[in-house]
Amino acid sequence: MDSALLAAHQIMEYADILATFSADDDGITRAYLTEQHQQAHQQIQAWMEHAGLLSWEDSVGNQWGRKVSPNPTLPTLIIGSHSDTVTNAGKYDGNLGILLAIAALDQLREVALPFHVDVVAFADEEGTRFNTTLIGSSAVAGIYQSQWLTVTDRDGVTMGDAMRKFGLDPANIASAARRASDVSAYLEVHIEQGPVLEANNRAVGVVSGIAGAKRYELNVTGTAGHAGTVPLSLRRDALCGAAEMIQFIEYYAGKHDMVATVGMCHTPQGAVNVIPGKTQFTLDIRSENQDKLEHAAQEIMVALERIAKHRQLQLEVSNIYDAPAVLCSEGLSQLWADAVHRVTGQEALLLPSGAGHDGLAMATLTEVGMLFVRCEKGISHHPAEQVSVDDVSVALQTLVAMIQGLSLKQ
Ligand code: HGY
Ligand code: MN
Ligand code: MN
Repeated sequence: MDSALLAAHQIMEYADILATFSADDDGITRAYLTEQHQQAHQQIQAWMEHAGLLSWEDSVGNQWGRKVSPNPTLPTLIIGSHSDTVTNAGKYDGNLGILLAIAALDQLREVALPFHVDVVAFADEEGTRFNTTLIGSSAVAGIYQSQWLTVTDRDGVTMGDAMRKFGLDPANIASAARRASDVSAYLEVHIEQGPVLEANNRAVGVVSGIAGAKRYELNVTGTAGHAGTVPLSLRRDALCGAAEMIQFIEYYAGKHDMVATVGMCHTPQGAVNVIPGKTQFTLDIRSENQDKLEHAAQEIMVALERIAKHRQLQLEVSNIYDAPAVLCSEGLSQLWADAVHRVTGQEALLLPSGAGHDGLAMATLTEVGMLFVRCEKGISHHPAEQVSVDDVSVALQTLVAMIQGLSLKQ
C-alpha cells in the first residue's frame, strides 16, 4: 500500500478517536472551552509532536504545530481547520482538515522548506456554545470582538468566565494575533458539505469563494395569559408572532434564491396552558453575493418589525455575527488546481462554498486558498457525514503537492 493511502487509513482512525471526545454519549458534540475541547487538543498535540512538529496552545485555546524551516527566507504558511463541532455532528467537518495538515507535514518530514509551516486546530468555528462563531480564527486574524467576552452560553456562563475556568486569561487574547507580514497564506482542506463533487465524480475540488453570513438572536415579547380565558382578538401571542416572522423569512429566501435558516426557537417560561409571552429565535442568512446579503438583511428586518407592530409585539434584534463573503486568492487557487492536476490528471473543478469557514476571518489577515473533499451525498452537520479513504488519500497527496508548489514558487 502506498504511503499516502497508509496515512489516509491512519487519518480515518484518528478521526474516529477525536469523535470519542464528545459531551454526548450518543453522537458527537464538542464545544469551545469544554472538557472535550481540552481532551481533543491534548490528543492533537500528541499527534503533532509525533509528526515532528513543535506544538503550543495560544491565548484563546487554539492548538498549533510548527514544522520549523532551517532557513526561513519567507513568511510562515498557516494550514488549518477547526476541532469544534455542531451538536450531534459528523466526524469530518473541520477535524479532517487538521488531520490532513499534520499528515502532510509528516510526509514532508525530511524536506527542508523555505518557510515555517504552522498547523492550527481552531478551537471554535461553529459557535455551538456561544452562538458567535470563528472565535479562534478571529483572534489569530486580530479581529476578536471584545464584546464576545460577555456573551453567555445556555447556562448563563460568559465566554470570559469560561476562558478563565479553562485556564486562559482574557487579558491575553491579543497575543494570539499574527502580523500580516509574518504570514504568507492560509490554506484549509475541508469536506464539501454539499453534493457537487459527488455529482461530478471528483474526489477534490478548488474553492472559488466562501459565502458571507449574518447571524441574529431575536427576542419577541407579547403578553403571557391564560390559554382558556383570553380570546384570540385580545392576545399578544409572542410565539404566533414569531411563527409569522419565520414563515416570512422562509418565503423571502425562496423568492430571492438564497438561504436563511431559523435553527433555534424557544419560549422561556412556556407551559402548555399559557399564551407565550416571550419567544426567542436565531436567524442565519447567507449569500456569496455580499450586496444581496446586505439587502436581504435589511428587507427581512423591516418585514419582521412590521409583523411585530401589527401584532402589538416588541421585537429586539441583536446581530451576533457578520462575516462578509470572501473570494479565495486566484494565485492560490491556481496552485491548488496545478496540484490537483498533478495528483489526479484532471482539470480541477472550481466551486463556491455555501458553508462558512475559518477562511472568512483569516481573509482579513492573509490570502486564503481552500480545497474541498467529496463527502457522501453531501451530508454534513449530521452523524451520517462520510468520506472515503481513497478521497482522503487524494486530498493528502494534493495538499503535499500544494506545499511543494508553494515552496518552488518562491
Ligand atoms: O455554519 C457554517 O457554515 C459552518 O459549518 N460553521
Ligand atoms: Mn460546520
Ligand atoms: Mn466546518
